[in-house]
Amino acid sequence: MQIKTVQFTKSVVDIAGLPRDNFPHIAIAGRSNVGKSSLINALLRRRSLARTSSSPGRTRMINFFLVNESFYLVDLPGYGYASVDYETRLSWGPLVHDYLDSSPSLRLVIVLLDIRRRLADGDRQLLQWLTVHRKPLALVLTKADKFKASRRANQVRQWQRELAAAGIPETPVVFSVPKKLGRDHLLAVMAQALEA
Ligand SMILES: Nc1nc2c(ncn2[C@@H]2O[C@H](COP(=O)(O)OP(=O)(O)O)[C@@H](O)[C@H]2O)c(=O)[nH]1
Ligand SMILES: [Mg+2]
Repeated sequence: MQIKTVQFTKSVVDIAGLPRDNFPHIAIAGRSNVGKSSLINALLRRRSLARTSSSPGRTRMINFFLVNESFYLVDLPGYGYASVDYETRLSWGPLVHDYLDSSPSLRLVIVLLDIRRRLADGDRQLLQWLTVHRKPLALVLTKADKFKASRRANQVRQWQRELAAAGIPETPVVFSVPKKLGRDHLLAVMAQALEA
């Protein structure tokens, strides 16, 4: 897939604000700080289209980017950020859930996992919910440059074992923004989901 045009369309705080046209959606989900905004910028080759920020307060909305005037790339709010207050944290889950539950145009949910970490409760809950509701799903291991190649391969195998044990037998795409790893592979996965 070639990225020809990208337009930021809108940010929404509740599902009443979702775009009303019929373009298919590909959503990007994952914990706060896992690298969602960086991955969107790398995929779309736009330096700071999706705001990359260490401040989680700015990322509580769902952001819609219309790509090639043919599908939406959807930047979902992160979950599980320990330093936000409890009420704020609770208020994120329902928006993501309502969106995933109610969007008939959803073609793929790309779940990001930090290659250095293990499966967190929020990841597990999201992946199980997606599996039970038969939502098409792709996995990405982010920040792969944090390991040298040999160590990286071990880490990928460990993730596959952990995911298989959790009932998610998907092979993750290994991604790194600075090393430019995974972009073509992930774009191909997206193109396939849009054709299906
Ligand atoms: N080394 C490295 N750092 C990354 C990568 N992707 C994201 N980051 C960093 O991780 C932090 C969080 O990234 P961000 O995209 O804002 O995460 P988000 O909260 O999921 O949107 C930022 O400091 C990014 O620069 C990557 O591939 N490699
Ligand atoms: Mg972000």
